[in-house]
Amino acid sequence: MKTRYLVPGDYMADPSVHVFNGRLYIYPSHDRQSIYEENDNGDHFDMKDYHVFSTDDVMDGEVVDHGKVLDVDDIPWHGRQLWDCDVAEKDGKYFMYFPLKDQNDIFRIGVAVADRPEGPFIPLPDPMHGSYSIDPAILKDGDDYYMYFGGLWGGQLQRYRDNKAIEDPHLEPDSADALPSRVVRLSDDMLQFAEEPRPVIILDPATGEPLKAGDNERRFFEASWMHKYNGKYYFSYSTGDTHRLCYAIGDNPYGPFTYAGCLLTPVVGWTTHLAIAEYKGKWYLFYHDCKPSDGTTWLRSLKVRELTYNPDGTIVMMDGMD
Ligand code: FUB
Repeated sequence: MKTRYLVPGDYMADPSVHVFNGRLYIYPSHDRQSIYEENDNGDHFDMKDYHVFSTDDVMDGEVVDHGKVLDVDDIPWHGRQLWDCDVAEKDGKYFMYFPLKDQNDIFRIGVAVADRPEGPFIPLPDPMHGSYSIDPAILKDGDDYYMYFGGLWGGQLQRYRDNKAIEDPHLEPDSADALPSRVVRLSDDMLQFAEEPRPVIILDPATGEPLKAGDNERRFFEASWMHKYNGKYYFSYSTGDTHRLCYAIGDNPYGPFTYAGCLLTPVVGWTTHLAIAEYKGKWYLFYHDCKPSDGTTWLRSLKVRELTYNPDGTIVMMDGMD
């Protein structure tokens, strides 16, 4: 299996990928050495800016670094930790959605706007109303745009139930339904939620019941991504503490989705994260690992390989150690 490191000269992670104007654009997190020790809160992922990359030949062509497009110091409400972002285009404007802790150390989702896919992106003065947690990923479906978001542990999703902060942040017991990712339609101006976020329910194909919180090999943890293939909606994500990329298939953007399998076994490093995109007739998996940094989990490298489907629409499973 051929794989490619896309930015060998720097540490980039958490890819989001879209095709704009016939060219493929990559929006990663920009890893760096931090003063923080590694912990379950993810303090060691202390990123401060974003770069944008683009190419017209995924496996072999030049990958252009468009430079720094947004810096944490330019975001009026900033605290720390710029994590996984995504970008959507509407009516010739480009909207970047980014998770960032505010000055109370609470993750919110902000928006920054550009005239071109390669930025620079100008941030709005405030985060999106009602936003929380991390890892926004955008699906354009017809005229509508949907944001998928959320992440456990350092991603703070366990602080919320029914879109409200709770007094005693906690995970669910193993036998309860797993805490789900969220999906929300965006407003016409792309700057706010158009509705209350809804849970992304993943059903066990054997029982028809939602996956349980103790099902660590299959339940959602972080790194939501959504793509469409043959009219079906593929919701993919990381299982976090079991380090797998898994996916579930549904008939509409809100789900429910039926668990369909693991698509990438664990990589070198604690986190695993993905984007799936079609370009020039081929499908690709964009992800990261820590091989180039000898397993330093907060110094991740952006990677790509081709992705293929079985005749029944399931994704051919790939080995993360390749
Ligand atoms: O980059 C920080 C966090 O690590 C991301 O938000 C998660 O998805 C994980 O990749």
